[in-house]
Amino acid sequence: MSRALEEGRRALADAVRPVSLSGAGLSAESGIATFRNPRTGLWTRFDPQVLASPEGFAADPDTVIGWYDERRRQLSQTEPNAAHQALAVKTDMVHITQNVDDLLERAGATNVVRLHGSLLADRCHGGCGFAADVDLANPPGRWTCPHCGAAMRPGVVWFGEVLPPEAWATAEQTAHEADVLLVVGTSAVVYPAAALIPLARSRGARVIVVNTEPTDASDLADVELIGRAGEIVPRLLG
Ligand code: BJW
Repeated sequence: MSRALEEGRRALADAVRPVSLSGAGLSAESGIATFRNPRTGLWTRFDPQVLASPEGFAADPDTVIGWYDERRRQLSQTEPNAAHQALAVKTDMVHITQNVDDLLERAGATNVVRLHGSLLADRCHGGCGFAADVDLANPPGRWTCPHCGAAMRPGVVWFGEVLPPEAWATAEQTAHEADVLLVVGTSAVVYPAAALIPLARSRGARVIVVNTEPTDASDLADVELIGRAGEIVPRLLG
C-alpha cells in the first residue's frame, strides 16, 4: 500500500466528522458519462454546458428533454459501483453530492445532501412549486404543469440557477464542521460546490482527493490519490 493511501486510510479511520464531496467521476464506473471528459453516444453531439441551462431549454426544449430522458433510461439500467458501496457502508459520513443520479442511495447511503437536484423528479419551470416523481425506465418526455400550464422540466439545478437553499445550508454547515473531507471524482470547477473544499480546509479539515487526473482540487489536497474511484475508495474505507 502506498504511503498516501495509508495516510488517507488513517485520517478517515480517525475522523469524528467525515464528509464526502462527490462528482460525476464517482458514477463513471457504473457507466454514466461525466460532464467534461470525452463523451459517447448522445454526448458527442451536444454540449452539456449549453443543455444544462435555462437558455438551452428555452432555445431547444425537445433536445434538452430528449437528452434527460436518454440519461434517465440509462440510469434505470445502471447499478452502484464499488465506490458507492464503500461510501454507503461508512454510516457516520455525510455525503454531499453534485450528482443527479440515485446510486449512493441505491447502495444504501442515507445521509446524502444533493446540491444539484435529481433525475428522479420533474418540477414546474414556471415556479408554481408543482413536482412529480418520474419513472426512469419510462420518462415522461415534454409535458405541462397540471396546475399552472407552464413547462415541466427535470428537477435538477442548471447553470445560473440557485442551489436548493436547504441543501446548500446543510452542505456549508457540514463542510464547516468536517474534520476530513473526501473529494471523489469531481473536476471542482463548478461553483458554489467547489467552494466547499477551501471552506472545509480553512476550518482545519484534512482534504483527501481521489480522481483519475489532477484537478482544481489538487492544490488543496493533503492527500491526493490518482486512480479510479472504484479501486481507491474501497481501499481507503475498507
Ligand atoms: C474519475 C473517474 C473515476 C472520471 N474515478 N474520478 C464562481 C466563480 C465562477 C463561476 C461561478 C461562480 N459562482 C457561480 C458561478 C456560475 C456557475 C459555475 O460554477 N460556472 C463554472 C462552470 C465557471 N455556477 C452556477 O451557475 C450554479 N449556480 C449558482 O452559483 O447560483 C448562484 C448564482 C446564480 C446566478 C449568477 C451567479 C450566481 C449552478 C451550478 C449548477 C450545475 N449543474 C450541473 C448540471 C446538473 C444537471 C444535469 O446533470 O444535467 O451539475 S453542470 C454539471 O457540473 C453538473 C455537475 O454536478 C457539475 C460538476 O461536474 P463534476 O461532477 O465535477 O463532473 P466533471 O465531468 O466536471 O468531472 C468529472 C471528474 O471525474 C473529472 O475530474 C474526471 O477526471 C473524474 N473521473 N472518471 C475517479 N473512475
